Amino acid sequence: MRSVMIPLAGLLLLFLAPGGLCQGCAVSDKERPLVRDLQRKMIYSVDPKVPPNPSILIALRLAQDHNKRVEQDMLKKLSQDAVQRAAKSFSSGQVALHILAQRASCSNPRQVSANNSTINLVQLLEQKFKDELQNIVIHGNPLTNFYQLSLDVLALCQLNGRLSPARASVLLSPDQKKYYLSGQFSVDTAAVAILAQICLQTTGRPLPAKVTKKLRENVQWLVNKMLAEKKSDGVIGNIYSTGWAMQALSVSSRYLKPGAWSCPQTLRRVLEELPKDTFNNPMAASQILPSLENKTYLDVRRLTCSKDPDNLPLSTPQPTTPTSQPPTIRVTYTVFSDMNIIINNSINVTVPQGSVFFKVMEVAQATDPSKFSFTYTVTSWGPYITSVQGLQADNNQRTYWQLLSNGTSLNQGAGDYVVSQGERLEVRFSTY
Ligand code: B12
Repeated sequence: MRSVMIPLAGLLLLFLAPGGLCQGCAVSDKERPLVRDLQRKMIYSVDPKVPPNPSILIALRLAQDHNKRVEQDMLKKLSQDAVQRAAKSFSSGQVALHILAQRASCSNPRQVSANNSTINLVQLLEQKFKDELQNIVIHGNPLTNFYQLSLDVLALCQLNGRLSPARASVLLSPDQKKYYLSGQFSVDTAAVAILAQICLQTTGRPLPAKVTKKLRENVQWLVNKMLAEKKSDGVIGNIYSTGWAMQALSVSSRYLKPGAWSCPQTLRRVLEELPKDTFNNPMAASQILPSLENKTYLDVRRLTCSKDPDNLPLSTPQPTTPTSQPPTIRVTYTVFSDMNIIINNSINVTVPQGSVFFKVMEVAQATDPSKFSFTYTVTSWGPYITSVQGLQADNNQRTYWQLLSNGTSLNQGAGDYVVSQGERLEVRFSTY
C-alpha cells in the first residue's frame, strides 16, 4: 500500500505545483537546443565594460540546464556591484532584481558580501520602496515607474521583507496613470503587478478578507486588460512583453475563463521567433527564457541549488569573419519637438546596410552637431536616449525621446533597431 501511495502523492504534488508540468506548456526535447542556444547567447553577451545584469542570472537559474562556473562567476560580479553601488546609485527595481538573482542562486540577499564589505539588500529595498511611496505623495509619480514598484513588491514578498499587503493592494490598484505608457496599456507592467499580487496571496500568512478581495479584484482587472492585448497569433502586447505575459497568465488560471488563452499557441509563436534575431538583445532573451521553461519569477523562492546538473558546456564563439564592405543605404532622420521648445530638423544620412538607428544618430551628429547632438545612458536594454539638441527627458514631467519609423513608434531601442533603405526615422520629444 505504502509503495503505491508515495508515487501517487508525488504525482498529485506535480499537478498542484504552480507552473508545474500539468499545463503542457514547456518546450519539447526537440526544441531544447533552441533554449540552450538562447542561454549561450546570454552568457556570451556578458561585457566586462557594462555592469553585470541580474535579469540574466535569474533567467539562467530558472532554466533546466546549467553551467555552474558561469553562474557562480556572475553571482560574484553581481555581489561586487551591489556592495559598491546599490545604496547610492541603484533604482528600487534594480535592487529588487539583485535580490531575486541572489535568492535564485541560493545566496542570502540580506547578507551580500564582496571586497570585505557586506550589504543587506532587503533592508535597502525597504528603504528605496519607502522613498518611491513618498515621491508619489509629493509629486504624484513614483521615482521610477509602476513596473519597478511591482518588482519591488514581488521581491519583498518573496523574501519576507517589511511590506504591508493592504498598502500594496492599494498601490497596485487599477489606474490609467499606473498601467499606461504613452497612451498604451503596458502589458509588461501589468504582468509584473500580477506576479507580485499572486505572491502576496500565496505566502501562507493570513490576510484580512478585505485585502484578499482587493488583491483578487486587481488581478482580475489586470488579467482582463492583458487578454484584451492578445493578438490572433498568440502574441500578448508585443513580442517583447509576451514572455512576461506568459508568466503572469500561467499563475492566474483561476482568473481565466476556459479557452481565454492558449499557452501552447503563444509558446509556438515565440518559438518561431527564436531562430531569428528577435531576442538577440540579452535583456530580451532573459525576459523570454523563463516562459520557455514553463517557469515564473515566483519559482525563484522555490529554487534549490544542490541538485542542479552542470550540463551546459560552452563552445568558444566563432569569430565573425569580416565581410567585404557592405553597400550603403540612405535614410532621412528628423528631430522633432512641439513641447517646451519647438524643434523640427531633418537630414539625409548615408550609412552601411545593416546599421542600427544609433549609427544614423551618430552620423547626423557628426555632420551637424548644432542640430543633431544627443546624449544617452547605458541601461540593461542598451543605449537609452536622454537628450537631443540639448532638450533633456525628465521623469518627473513624464517626458522622453520617442523613436519612430515612418510615423510608427518602434518596439526596439536605438542600439538594436536595424534601419532600411529609404526609411523615415524620427526622434520625437513626447510624454508618457
Ligand atoms: C518604463 C519603461 C519605459 C519608460 C522609461 C522611463 C521611466 N519612467 O521609467 C518610457 C515610457 C520613457 C520608455 C521608453 C522607451 N521604451 Co520602454 N519600457 C519601460 C518598461 C515598462 C520598464 C523599464 C524598467 O523600469 N525596467 C526595470 C529597471 C530596473 O531596469 P533598467 O534597465 O534600469 O530600466 C531603465 C531602462 O530600461 C530604460 N528604458 C526603458 N525603456 C527602454 C527601452 C530601451 C530600448 C532602452 C535602451 C532603455 C529603456 O528606462 C528604465 C528606467 O530608467 C520596459 C518593460 C520591460 N519588459 O523591460 C519597457 C521596454 C524596455 N521599453 C521598450 C521600448 C521599445 C522603448 C522605446 C524605444 C519606445 C520608443 N519607440 O521610443 C523608448 C526608449 C527610447 C529612448 N529614449 O531611447 C521595450 C524594449 C524592447 C526591445 N527589444 O528593445 C520594452 C521591453 C517594452 C516592450 N515590451 O516593448 N520605456
